[in-house]
Amino acid sequence: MNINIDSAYLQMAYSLAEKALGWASPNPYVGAVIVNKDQIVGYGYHESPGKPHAEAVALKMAGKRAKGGTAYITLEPCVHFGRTPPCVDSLIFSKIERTVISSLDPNPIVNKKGLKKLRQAGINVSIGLLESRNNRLNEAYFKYITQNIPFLTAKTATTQDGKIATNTMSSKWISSSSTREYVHLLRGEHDAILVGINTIIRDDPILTIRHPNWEGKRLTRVILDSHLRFPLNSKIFQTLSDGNILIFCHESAPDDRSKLLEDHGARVIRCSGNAAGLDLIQVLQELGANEISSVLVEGGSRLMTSFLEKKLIDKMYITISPKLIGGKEAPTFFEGEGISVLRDSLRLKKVRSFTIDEDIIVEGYF
Ligand code: AOF
Ligand code: ZN
Repeated sequence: MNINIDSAYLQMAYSLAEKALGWASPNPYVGAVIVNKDQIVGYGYHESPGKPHAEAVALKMAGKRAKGGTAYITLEPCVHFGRTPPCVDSLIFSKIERTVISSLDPNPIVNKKGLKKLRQAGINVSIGLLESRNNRLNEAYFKYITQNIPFLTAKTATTQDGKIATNTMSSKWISSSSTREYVHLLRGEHDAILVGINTIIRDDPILTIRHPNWEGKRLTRVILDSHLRFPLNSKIFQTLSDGNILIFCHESAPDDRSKLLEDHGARVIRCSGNAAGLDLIQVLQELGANEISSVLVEGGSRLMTSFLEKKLIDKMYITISPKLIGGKEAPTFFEGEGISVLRDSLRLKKVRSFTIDEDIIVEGYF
């Protein structure tokens, strides 16, 4: 066993896993490499639900050459019959002698059981190498599979003085075209995009992914619209083939409106709420129940403030453009009452920043 060699093969498995970025949900991104006598005899990754798991692809390629070999796998192999048969059985059947696994699978039906079964079969198991890479790659899956609600990433575009629009609500465009293209890349990594009804009424957006990397990808468009003010002539209804439209409204919203919206191709889900808005936890639970594991929350101010005040956002991208707008009436993305004491500020962690053209992109976690 040589840790450098192990880590090189595991990195290869990660590169394979990343090929499924944006496509595997609600399943995790998993890659596997099978090595026998210093030769790679099989490799693969899990493409999407219903397709074979990473280990199954790699073992199939390896065939008899898997016998006596080492399997490098980014996630603990499964033990259950789900959409596909258990990977642990396939590893045992193929007579793999050693496994190098990066992370445990937090899925309660698999967690630690995969390792146990491998060890019981006499297979050598090492666990934990490059684990932090999985914590990042599968951050959405890890939350979704343990909490049954999606991982929420908020994205907002501001000026250098923190404004998201002018005092006349004009916001096209604050960020550069390259930054906007980057946002389309981000959209592709998510299952759904979420906005408030004010954004629909004001901007009439179609909320699709327009990026060559994501051709054919359907993105669920989620709109929070308590009173079903959704205009029936919204452009989004012309893009039903690009993804479902899910409208969340209050229990008391008019039936005739929900019927009309459903006739236009949207799905309307009712939930409880009060004057301040819908019960966001209920919205998230409903999204989780619909196998939506990651959501990009794209504003505006009211919606972003509600999510931030309730501390529901997991990760943020703030793009900052070199413009100054000024004006008390020009909105920022976090309004409401505001924080009185600095010690109570919401704090981003693991902050990373980079530039695109002259824009600064800040990424951080709560
Ligand atoms: C593995 N290798 O490549 C993946 C695993 O939808 P199913 O039936 O395919 O099962 C999904 C669950 O299987 C998922 O929640 C996770 O626990 C595990 N995914 N396991 O051994 C893989 N994708
Ligand atoms: Zn499996």
